[in-house]
Amino acid sequence: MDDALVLTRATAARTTVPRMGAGAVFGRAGMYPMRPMLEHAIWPRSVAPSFERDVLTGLSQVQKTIPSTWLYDHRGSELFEQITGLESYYPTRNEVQVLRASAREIAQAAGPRAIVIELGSGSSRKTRLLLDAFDTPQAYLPVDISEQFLHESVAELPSLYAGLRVIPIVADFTRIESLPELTFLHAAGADRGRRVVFFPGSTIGNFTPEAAVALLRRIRRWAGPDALLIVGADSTQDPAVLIPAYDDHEGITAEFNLNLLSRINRELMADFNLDAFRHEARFDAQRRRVEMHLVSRCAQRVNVLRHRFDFHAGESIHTENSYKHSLQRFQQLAARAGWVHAQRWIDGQARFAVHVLEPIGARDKPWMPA
Ligand code: AVJ
Repeated sequence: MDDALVLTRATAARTTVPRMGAGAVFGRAGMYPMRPMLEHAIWPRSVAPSFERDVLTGLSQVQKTIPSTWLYDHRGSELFEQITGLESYYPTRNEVQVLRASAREIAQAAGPRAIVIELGSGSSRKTRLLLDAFDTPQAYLPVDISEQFLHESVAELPSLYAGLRVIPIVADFTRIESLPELTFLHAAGADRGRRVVFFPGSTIGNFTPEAAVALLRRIRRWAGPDALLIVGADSTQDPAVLIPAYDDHEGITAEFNLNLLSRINRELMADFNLDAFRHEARFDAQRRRVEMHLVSRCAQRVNVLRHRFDFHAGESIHTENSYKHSLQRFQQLAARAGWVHAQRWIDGQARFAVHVLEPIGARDKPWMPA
């Protein structure tokens, strides 16, 4: 049963996109572009070197901090998958409900032959709700930082969607300035479907408002004037709901957070004692964000590579922010980045919104390739 409801439809979704020569399927469904030359264009997007830098600089700050991107090694991605199935972790459940209820209308806005780009694709499970509803989508470009997890997750997609090109991109999506894969698709004869950027899961909440605006601006630049941007954003403000969601009884979120220390131990020759730290979730009502911390249970010294870091009892490493933007705040944030609402949906509990955005002014301009 679906009790998702439409809160607003700011403007009617555009349903037709001028295009040239439709229906030119240029290859069988396949995971990779056909020519090996293209693989080279995809694989050099390494992000490995900055883990060391981020950890060393982050642990040197007064408030020790490590960017949340690094939570997602293979084990971290698996643990996050487990979190999404927890009773107390409502965001995934509520977002899926909204996507189920809105997929048809989103598909109409996307039009036929869409090129779907997903940022932080993880298990790619929500994407299927869209791909199922879309009219013959022609390509799916999942972007994720966890290489092995990405490949495992998309392995079966080509067999499920005939004619769909699946092009996994291993990258930190915050660093994307352009997507050569899109140019390659066109060079390889892709027809002009709409570029649909799918950014679900409230991942946008991991960024400070300023960083979120910068990211949404950059997306607008590389996605082009014809893009459709679908963003899932959690707007829950009730600490009684938020805290159990980020500090579950089963301890999965604690394991997810502490896994970061195992990763540092393994990849950066460190000696964190996992028993000497505990997981903590805090809600900062003023900043409207949930914070995850790893709190030192005692005074201790930790070595990472050749560097030493001292902790006093109770001192923490800040490992994640999860901003909970109200609908209005999100709308303002998107507008600052040059995006305007086409549609907006919210679940029956009014917790989780799916925002469908278009570049400001795009509607008035004749469509042209980016
Ligand atoms: C995947 C970043 C959206 O912030 O809710 C879940 C990550 N952290 N539990 C979130 C997360 C702790 C999640 N995002």
